[in-house]
Amino acid sequence: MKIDIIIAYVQRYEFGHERDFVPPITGIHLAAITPAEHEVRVFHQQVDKLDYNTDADVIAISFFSGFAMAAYSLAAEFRKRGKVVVAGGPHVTYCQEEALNYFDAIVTGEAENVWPTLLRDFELGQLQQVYTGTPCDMVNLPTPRYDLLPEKFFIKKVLQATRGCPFSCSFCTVPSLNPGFRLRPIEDVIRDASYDNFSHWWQRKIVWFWDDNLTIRRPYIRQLLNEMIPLKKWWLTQASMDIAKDPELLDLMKASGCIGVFLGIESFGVDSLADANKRQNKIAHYKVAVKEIRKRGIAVMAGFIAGFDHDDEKSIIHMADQLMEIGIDVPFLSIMTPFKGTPIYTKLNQEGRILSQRNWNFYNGYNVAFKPKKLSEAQLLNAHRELWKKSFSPWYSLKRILQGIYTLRTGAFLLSFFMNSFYTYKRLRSNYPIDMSKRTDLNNLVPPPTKAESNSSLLVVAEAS
Ligand code: B12
Ligand code: SF4
Repeated sequence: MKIDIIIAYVQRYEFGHERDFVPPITGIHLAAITPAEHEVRVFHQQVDKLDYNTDADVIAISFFSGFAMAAYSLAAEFRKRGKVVVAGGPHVTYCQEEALNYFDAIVTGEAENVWPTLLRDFELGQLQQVYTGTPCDMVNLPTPRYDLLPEKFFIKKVLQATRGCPFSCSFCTVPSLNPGFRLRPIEDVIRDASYDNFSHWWQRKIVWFWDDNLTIRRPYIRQLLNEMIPLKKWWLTQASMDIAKDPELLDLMKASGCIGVFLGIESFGVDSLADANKRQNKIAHYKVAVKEIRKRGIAVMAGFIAGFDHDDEKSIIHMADQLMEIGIDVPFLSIMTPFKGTPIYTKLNQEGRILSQRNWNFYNGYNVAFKPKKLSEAQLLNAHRELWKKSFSPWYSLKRILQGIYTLRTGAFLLSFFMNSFYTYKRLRSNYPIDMSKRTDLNNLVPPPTKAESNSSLLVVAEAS
């Protein structure tokens, strides 16, 4: 049987990306866990031209909420051509009834235990509508199909060692999407990190862990990093700020080739941190924490969110200066988004603050999908855009690059240089995050549901621009 796996995408910047750095792991992982008798192709809508007249028997689509409009539109196109279309991923997991309007079958949660069953049922002509995935034990997972990645992605070796996170931040679906904290056997991770069949040296050298929170289980991470030392790789991951209080771990991270850590700092406001339920972050500790990590030559990437109930225009824009003060190398700036499956969604929904007339395009991390407390929707969007523009102004980016010259190790410096230049280039050519209320072309993507009446108010096409 032939299967086309598609990772759906809706552009998030006015003119799209100038360069596509790192691919999702989802498509190449799904391809790897597909029983060997099937023929699989993987397409990333972000970079690939899609083949609507494919001879595939099954089209399998994966997407985040922010890309649901594209996914539904693709499903409609393929079904028009008589294809069977199935889907999975975080959006489908939390919006099952809505998704069933567009797909022949869906997989909720993790797919490892049900994907082969779905394919077998299809072959037998017994496809069910919903396959409920259960948390997988992470044992014997195959190497992702790196060979199926398009050349356009700069870095290719993405992998996962763990799933889940013990924290419960109010805006995050991870605790319910990937419950518990599960670990892959270290020899499997080392096998994948050692995969070197890539054309370019940097693709062989760089290992990017797409884990939720890699460093949580200390005995595990210590053993993993000790075994990574001989590989002589450069690696990056997400982690919690508590690593900064563990000098031994930081030394080991350095020794094993860590070049970048992404920290979810989220906010500089005590009350906003409480809104985020980010108990593990202590504002007074930020500067020291960043310094401790950078002391090892490791670049600190950090995520910041605008739009918590205690945020106002001033506090949001001020983050551009605050993140410089604490020495962040590469900032990632989002707008608070109430994803289903999160405590923040439940709260805002109860308070009647979800903007039901705003469609899923507004869930791309750069738009406002709820009624903020201290601001209007437009004020929150504008404050975020000011924060974004100020943070990626040539002067601030240059300062961040310069601060790395003598302090960061080579790979970390290159990371800071490329990422800051990439965003500043966007800034200079006014390639800003898209204001979805102004993009009818993107908002009119989805035709009406094909199977049944849609029961989701969130599918109403966006407000007129
Ligand atoms: C790695 C990661 C990223 C990476 C890579 C992005 C990417 N496109 O893959 C980066 C850092 C770039 C990123 C960015 C963003 N991310 Co992110 N990210 C993750 C993270 C930590 C891991 C995802 C992952 O790779 N898991 C490993 C793979 C193997 O698992 P998986 O994708 O879940 O797929 C499994 C199942 O879902 C299922 N499945 C998935 N698809 C399909 C399809 C079919 C047909 C089938 C059968 C099964 C199936 O099978 C797989 C195996 O079990 C998750 C958290 C999480 N635990 O999911 C957040 C997460 C997916 N991200 C999220 C968000 C919101 C974003 C951003 C919008 C954030 C922002 N403000 O900008 C951006 C979007 C950028 C973009 N261009 O895509 C949300 C999505 C919530 C939602 N409801 O949509 C999550 C869940 C975190 C959260 N806040 O709750 N992210
Ligand atoms: S620490 Fe990160 S992964 Fe864990 S719950 Fe919070 S935001 Fe989600």
